[in-house]
Order: sequence, then C-alpha cells, then structure tokens
Amino acid sequence: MSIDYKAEIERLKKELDVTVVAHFYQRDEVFEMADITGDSLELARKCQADSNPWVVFCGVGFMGQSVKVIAPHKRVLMPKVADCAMARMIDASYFDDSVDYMVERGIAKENILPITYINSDASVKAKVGEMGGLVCTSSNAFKIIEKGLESGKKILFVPDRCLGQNFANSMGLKSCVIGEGECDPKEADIICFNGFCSVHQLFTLDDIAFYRERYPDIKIAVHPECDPKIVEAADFSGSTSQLIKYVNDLDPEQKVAIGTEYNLVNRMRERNTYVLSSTKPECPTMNETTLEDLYLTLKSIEDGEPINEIIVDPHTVKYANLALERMLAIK
Ligand code: CIZ
Ligand code: SF4
Repeated sequence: MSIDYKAEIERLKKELDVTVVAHFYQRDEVFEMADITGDSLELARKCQADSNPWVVFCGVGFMGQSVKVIAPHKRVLMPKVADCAMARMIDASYFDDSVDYMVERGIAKENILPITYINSDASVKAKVGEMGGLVCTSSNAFKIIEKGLESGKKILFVPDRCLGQNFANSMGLKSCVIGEGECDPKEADIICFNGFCSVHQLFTLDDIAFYRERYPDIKIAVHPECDPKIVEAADFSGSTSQLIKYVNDLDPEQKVAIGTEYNLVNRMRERNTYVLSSTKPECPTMNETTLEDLYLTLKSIEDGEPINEIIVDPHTVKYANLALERMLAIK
C-alpha cells in the first residue's frame, strides 16, 4: 500500500519536537507542510527564536547551514542537501583571491570591508566574519551596505555581482566587477565578485518589451538578482517578501509580470500575475525537495537514525556566526 505522505508528515510533526521550515521557492506541496515559511532573513530570525531542538529545513544548503551557525545547539536536517548554484561559485580560496586582487591594486587589507550575500557557504561567511564583515540578504542589503559605508572602507561584495551592482546603482555609488572590463578598486565604492544566479538571468529586456507592448499599463516587478539593465527597466525591484507585499498592495485588477522563481510567482496566481519569461524560471535545486524526502527525513528522527544532518566545524561556526549576528543586530 502506498504511503499517505501528507498524513504521515502531520503525524510525525505532532509526535516529534521538530519545526519544519520552507523557503518561498519550494514546491507548493512541501511549502504547505511547513510551520515556518519566509525569505532567508525571516527564516533565520524565526528559527533562532523557535524552541524546538530539531529543524527540518526545506531549502538549499546555505540556509540550513545558517540556522546551524546561529543556533549551533539545534539539530538541523535537510530533506535534500541541494546547493544554490550561485553559492557554489565562490569558496574560501576565491574569496582570498578577491581580497588579494584589491590589495594588489593598492587597497590595504584593513581598508576592505567584505559583505557576503547570505547565498554563500558558511566557509565564505567565516572569512567575511574574520575580516570584520557581515552578511546581507536581498531584503536588507540597502541597510547593510549603508552601515558598511559608515566604516569609510571599500566594500568587497560577494558572490552576486547583480545584487552588488543593483544596490550600488540605487544608492548612487560606483561599482565594478572583478574580471569584467576595467575594475579599479580605487575608482569604485563597491567591488563585486563575478557570481550570479542562473535562474534570475533568464529575464530579458525582450520579455519586458513583450509585456509592455501587450499590456501598456502592466507593472514589472523583479528580484535584485536580475541583471542591472532588467532592474533599471522594471517598475519595482525587491526580495521575495518585498515582491509579495508589492503585489498584494496593488489594485487586484492591476496586471503585474514578475521576475523571480516560478513556485513563488505561481502561488500568487489569484492576483493578476504573469511570469516574466517564456522559459519556466525554476530553480533546479530548490525544486529537488519532494514530499517523500520530507517524510523520510522526519521518519529518520523517529527511527533514531537522522539523515542529512548539517554539520559545520566549530571554527567556521565561530566566525560565520560573527558575520550573521552583525547582520541580525541591524534592525
Ligand atoms: O533571501 C532569500 O530568501 C532569497 C534567496 C531570495 C529572497 O529575495 O528572498
Ligand atoms: Fe540560488 Fe538562484 Fe536558486 Fe536562489 S534561485 S537558490 S540564488 S540558484
């Protein structure tokens, strides 16, 4: 007889001291099973405040790691340890190379303030923490960069070049990307690592032109992981939570084409929404987690043989924690 995964997940959640967490980009059937949902900043804050000793995190690797780093006493399991493609573009040695790049071009190491987008491995966050830097997410990047600028240092922004450039543009700052044209750290305020999200690169100026031509009054709302020329041509740019709020605050008749991951856009179908792409913008790794995976992970706790546990070494926890806590301290 086949297993009723939903019923079994509900039973296990009642019987175990566990909190099920899901990011907005998760499949609907997984998302609906979660006790806590949100963007990565909301999830980090809510997990920190939650009292259950077990966390089952439906998302991508860096998110589960971040919970482990800010709450090391918790046991964190991930139904699929699937990594964000952008986070995989940088490791600790690429981070060091980026610092060297700036030092070789005349910026002393103590005059560099690194900021890492939360979409990065704990080892990169630890490097950032050790240098006195901090983490940001797409919902608080403006505030974090503003805070960073108060130090008077040059900002090294990793790994998302789009996020770095978009926030530099919105703040009237100069940015450049290491490895892309002339990038002289002396001439820029924000020096970006050359990483990106392949899902958010799917949205093009042609897509925007297509919708504007067809529906002249349509609004275009995109995520800041999109290319700067897309953000510039859009009516609104914001993190997942900010996109949801923007759409919900519009007149229900207002058409809006959205440039972010498909599962989130699809969940807003009751509004007058369109997917800003002719290609389904699915994040492959976010979509890996299934209801069966969630069930098997919860069952493994019940059976006393937990699977896919997130382990972060103590040195990494110590310094990555500094970078994350510096962010969480900024309200
Ligand atoms: O911060 C997050 O959760 C991500 C990956 C996107 C967003 O804008 O919320
Ligand atoms: Fe990473 Fe892009 Fe997927 Fe977000 S949508 S988890 S940035 S690959």
